[in-house]
Amino acid sequence: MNNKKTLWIIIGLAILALIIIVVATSTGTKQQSTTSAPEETNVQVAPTDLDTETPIATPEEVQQAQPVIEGSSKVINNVVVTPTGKPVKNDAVPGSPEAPQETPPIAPEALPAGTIKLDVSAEGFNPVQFEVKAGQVVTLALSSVDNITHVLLFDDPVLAGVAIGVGPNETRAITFNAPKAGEYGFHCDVPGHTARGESGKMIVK
Ligand SMILES: [Cu+2]
Repeated sequence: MNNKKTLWIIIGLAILALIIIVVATSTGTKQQSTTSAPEETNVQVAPTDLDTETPIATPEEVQQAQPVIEGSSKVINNVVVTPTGKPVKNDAVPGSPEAPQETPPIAPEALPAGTIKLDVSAEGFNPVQFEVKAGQVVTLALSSVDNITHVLLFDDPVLAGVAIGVGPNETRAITFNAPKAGEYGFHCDVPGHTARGESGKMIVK
């Protein structure tokens, strides 16, 4: 009688242990699936208030880093950097060493995945607006699709250095960290082009 009782206690404990293991395992799986967010929400961002005078990498590290596109600024720890390793200044004079670097002409099919591609023609920009996250590394490509030169400039001086000029039927790109949240208009700076509708908007969330 006593032996039978002990046996039942052991069986009971074994079942209890099994339940604990099953619950623990399923909770663990749940935790894992919530931390690995879906890819579209898993965009890497950098702080939008980085000190552009403090290098975050050595010139050697910058040299060794792979560019997003041949000729673009390098990206280190989600920060777009100058050749000397300082965060680029989005408000610098376009084309200066402190500004994000515009690529040479590139074949549109060679643009990396995730590139935001804008076409521009006398009809305007297409798409006319796009959305990014604050601090996100943005690679923006501009294609002239009407055999005319176009120049994309942002309206806000904080993005004065983010400029793309394309010759007839050319595509070029630029990589920069998105600024803080807000709406940033852009336009084509070739005389007469804004007036005929070449303008658009970048929405930073
Ligand atoms: Cu234009």
